[in-house]
Amino acid sequence: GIVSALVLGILLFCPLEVFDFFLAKNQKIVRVKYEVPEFVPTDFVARNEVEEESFELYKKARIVDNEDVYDSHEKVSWNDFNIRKYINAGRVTNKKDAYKTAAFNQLVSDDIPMDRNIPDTRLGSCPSQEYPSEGLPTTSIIITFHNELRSTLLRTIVSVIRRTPANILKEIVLVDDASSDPNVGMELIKIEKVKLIVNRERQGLIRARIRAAMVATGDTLTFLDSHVEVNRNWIQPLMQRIQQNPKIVVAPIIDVINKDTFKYIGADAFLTGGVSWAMVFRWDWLTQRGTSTMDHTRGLRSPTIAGGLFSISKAWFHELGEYDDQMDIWGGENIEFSFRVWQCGGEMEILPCSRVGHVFRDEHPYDFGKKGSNNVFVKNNNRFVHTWMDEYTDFYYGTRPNAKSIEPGDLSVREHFKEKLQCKGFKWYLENVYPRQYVPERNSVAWGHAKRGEHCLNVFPTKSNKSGVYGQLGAANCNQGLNNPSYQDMDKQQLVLKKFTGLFQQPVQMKDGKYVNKCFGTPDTTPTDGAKVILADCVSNAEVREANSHQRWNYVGTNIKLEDFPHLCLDGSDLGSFRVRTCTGSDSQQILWEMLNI
Ligand code: LR7
Ligand code: MN
Repeated sequence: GIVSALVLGILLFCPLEVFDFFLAKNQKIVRVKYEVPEFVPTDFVARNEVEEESFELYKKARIVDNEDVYDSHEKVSWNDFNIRKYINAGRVTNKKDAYKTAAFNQLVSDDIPMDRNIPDTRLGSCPSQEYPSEGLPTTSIIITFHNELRSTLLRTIVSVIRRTPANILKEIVLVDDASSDPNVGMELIKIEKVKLIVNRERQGLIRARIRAAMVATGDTLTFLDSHVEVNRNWIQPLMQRIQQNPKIVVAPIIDVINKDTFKYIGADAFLTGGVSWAMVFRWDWLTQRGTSTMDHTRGLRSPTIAGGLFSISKAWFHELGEYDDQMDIWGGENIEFSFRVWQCGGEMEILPCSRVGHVFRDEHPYDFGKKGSNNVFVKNNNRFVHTWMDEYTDFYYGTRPNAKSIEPGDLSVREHFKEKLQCKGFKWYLENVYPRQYVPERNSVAWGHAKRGEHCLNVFPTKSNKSGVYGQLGAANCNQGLNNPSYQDMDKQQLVLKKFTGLFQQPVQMKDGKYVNKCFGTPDTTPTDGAKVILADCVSNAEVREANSHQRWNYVGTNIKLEDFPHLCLDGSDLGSFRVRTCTGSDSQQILWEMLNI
């Protein structure tokens, strides 16, 4: 209401002075000058109290109180900073505690120099690229952290300072997201270019990043996780690309820092970001993978980004509506951001000449509060699924039926941006940005797994000379199924579709990357007992009904029979090679479906 508008007005327009005061340990702090930019969507019209409340939360998440921003009068260059003292203050002594704080090996990390050399993992002509020393946009590096290790955090900062040209590196904005030891962040403000925002209450990485963006002053924002090491000339390709196209979001190739040994390993250069229908990020392999034939200086159009490491123009980030401030802790914001960028007129690329190593870990070392991690991810996901996916939400809920029970909350502020930016629909995204995504057909009775006993029906690809034949039907150990984030790459041999038309199909990825449904059937149009069941091109029955008699099935209880040859049942006596055999009702003919209906 009026009061909050006044408060905001005061925050907006009061001339900000620079205050000095002393913090514990006599560290001299300067509160930075902070001006709330005019990106808040003043044209938002709330239609009811719930929407009004959402808008208030939206604004609140974007206001950074001066008292929460720290900088120091006594700046030193990173190598004059007392590294040993800083690291020693948080050491662990026994193996048992090594993984406690961060789920990676602290004993090893603490002893690795902050300025260690890492291998130059760039390929092709990347290492010989020359970048202009002037004229590129400046960037604010944004690093949020919650209970990060001192050594990994400092190594991130030192690598950034050492490997980023000074005229590009405007500042490093740290956000301490309510870590249990406030000194981990506070001690770092002595280092050149480092500023610190302290979240008095845990906000999660999404709101923490929004806060940092509000304070950042660079032409661009570059987000990093708090346990990375940037590689040689990493920033120039990113800045160059944004200079060419201010609406592009660019990410480096994410190299791997081993969580046990901290060895730096170059990552595959032929991956782009994708997403499963469960809305879990995955890597998709490029179909062309020749190191020598590929021009690594070119960006790879990427349907999504992993989320932790990317650059964007500051103006575009705000215009897009930053992040959804109603997403908590961790998860989903990267997919949401990807959909929004593409659907609202931007682009995304991975630039293979830019490399940044990240410590990958298997679990979250931090807690997610009362609701638990799963509820947090699902709510975050549900929010953007509803905002961006139109009728394709069916596929998400089909894959994650339990997600339906969690309310996404009010989405009016997100819808506001969607309308204002005249964003395109999800169908457009699928067709133009992510054509390789397998879109289940709505005329399927169901899709999912079919099982013979403990085993899952599985197609064994055949190198058949006969064109139009893709494999032999059999059964194998079940993959993790559709809950596997990368099922499309690992599980596609086990995905089966059941059609109203009686067809029994599996999608096959063709040379252009797109999926085409192929049909299970016998090789011969007049099958006999013992004929193999293969996956082959579907025969159309538009003219003659008998044309696809060998591919049309009837589902009778737990048996699958050929509709026109009802004495022949799908039979899995031989796991490696299913056949049609006289129906006997034996176990080998029992096929159970584990399916996800849509
Ligand atoms: O409450 C929190 N507050 C925080 O500030 C929880 C976390 N954080 C910080 C944390 O200290 C870290 O610096 O946020 C950063 C990311 O958290 P991680 O390292 O636990 O996340 P991750 O590496 O497992 O997760 C990836 O997906 C996330 C989804 O929300 C974010 O987008 C991460 O930035 C992202 N990381 C990467 O993309 C690095 C490459 C991983 C891959 C693939
Ligand atoms: Mn991380």
